[in-house]
Amino acid sequence: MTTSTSKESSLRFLKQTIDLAKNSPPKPTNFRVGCVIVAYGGPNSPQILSTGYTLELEGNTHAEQCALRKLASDHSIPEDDVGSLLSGELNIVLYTSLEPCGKRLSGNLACVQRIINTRKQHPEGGIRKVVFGAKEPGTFVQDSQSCKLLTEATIEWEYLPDLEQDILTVAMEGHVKDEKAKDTSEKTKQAAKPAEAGQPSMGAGSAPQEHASAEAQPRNPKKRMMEAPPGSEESRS
Ligand code: HJL
Ligand code: ZN
Repeated sequence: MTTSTSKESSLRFLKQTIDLAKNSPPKPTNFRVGCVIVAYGGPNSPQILSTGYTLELEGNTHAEQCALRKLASDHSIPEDDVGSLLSGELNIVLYTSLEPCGKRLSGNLACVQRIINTRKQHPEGGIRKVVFGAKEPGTFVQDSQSCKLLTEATIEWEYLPDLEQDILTVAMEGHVKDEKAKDTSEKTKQAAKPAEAGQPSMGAGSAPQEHASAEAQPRNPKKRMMEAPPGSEESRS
């Protein structure tokens, strides 16, 4: 049986994942992602059961991982048993701004596996469908296998690219190299462009200021506090 989600409703939840992702601290070592878990089968459907964003919870946590962990903790059950809450009738769809990870550089359990594990207790239930708005860029892991793994686990998935640009802009904030590359290409563009009549030149003169304001951004102390102690699963990077 396929889980029908209207495009209108899917885009609404994907927009919500972008808003959630904006709460995530910019970091060069991962993406800022948002996740919403929705029941399409309950009495007040569609109903949001849980939300999450990258690094919302303690440790090196992903958006999907946070949404699942929060759902489990809301019901005082272990994270591994979260699937027991998700019967087939609830018709659960997981929305994530970025395709679920299939592999993590840290070696932590990939979110695609966490999603597949929700079907342990209810082979007809758990997360039945995953909707995402952007493919994982090859920054950390190339050729993500997550969609293949979802298909093998008979979990439907849908890639809705309408909001992809916004999603990637939010996801990649804090990626230092990208910012520098963008800055350099902006400078090159501006240097090549003659100043327009009546307009102040935006050439090389403005660049040091941009640089200075980027440098002046304080490091987020919360980010450091959220790092798990050395040796724990979450701290591996
Ligand atoms: C998704 C997230 C998130 C990523 N992907 N779907 N949700 N951060 O919340 C994928 C990226 C991994 C890197 C580094 N990011 O995060 O591939 O350190 O962040 O385990 O592979 O791995 P760690
Ligand atoms: Zn993940």
